[in-house]
Amino acid sequence: MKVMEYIERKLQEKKMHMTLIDPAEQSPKESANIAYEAYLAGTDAIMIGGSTGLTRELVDDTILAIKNKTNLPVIIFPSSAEVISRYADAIYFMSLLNSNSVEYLVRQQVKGAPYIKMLGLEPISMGYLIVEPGMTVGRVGKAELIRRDDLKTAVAYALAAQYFGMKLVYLEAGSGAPEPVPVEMINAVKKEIDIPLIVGGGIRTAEQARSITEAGADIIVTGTIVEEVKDVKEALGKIIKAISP
Ligand code: 1GP
Repeated sequence: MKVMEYIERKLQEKKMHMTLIDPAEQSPKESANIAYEAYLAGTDAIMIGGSTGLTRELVDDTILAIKNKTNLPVIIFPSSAEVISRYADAIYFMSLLNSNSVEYLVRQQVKGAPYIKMLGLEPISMGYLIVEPGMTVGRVGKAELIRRDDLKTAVAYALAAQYFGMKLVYLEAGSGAPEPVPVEMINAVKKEIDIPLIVGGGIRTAEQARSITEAGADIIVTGTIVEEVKDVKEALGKIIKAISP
């Protein structure tokens, strides 16, 4: 089954959780252990990405190690065309729509497209929107950040993503953000679009996860938490239970 089909089927039944693993933060073996714990906690997919310090070799080794330990779909969440791996199941073919740099809007995608074709990777088209504070990805991606109270702009970008034919919209506060994307913004965006909404950045508690999905997020992504806690299964278990009781 294609990964997008897997996502669509799951979303008919429940809200989804995806675990973001940054291969630059630990060894491939440790990344695989995190993925396994996340699988035990009930996560639905593993996303592989990070803004800095990634090489293709490290991404390849990390995905191979993860694939040895779980059958979960592995989706590349690319920061550039350099991190495309043949071992993944799919790649978010994403445009940072509120970037001021043509590099992140389309040029990296043009670099990566022939390689994706050659590897036979499944591209999943996604509009990626960075909301304040944006953190590292906001800086690296030269984003003109969407203000936290600017619901109109968030809705307009999300609609533009849908009208471009993108399959998903991702509202990102930035990895490690002190607060996630405001629930008012999630609610406003969800009301206007017909494609699934992903929300990530700064989600640390079960309460936050619940209010974000209640506001309309279809998929939530957590990353930092799996690097910070000792018991990944327990921490993610609480979050996952809160969104799909
Ligand atoms: C980053 O949205 C993801 O792209 C995850 O953010 O690391 O804050 O969970 P956290």
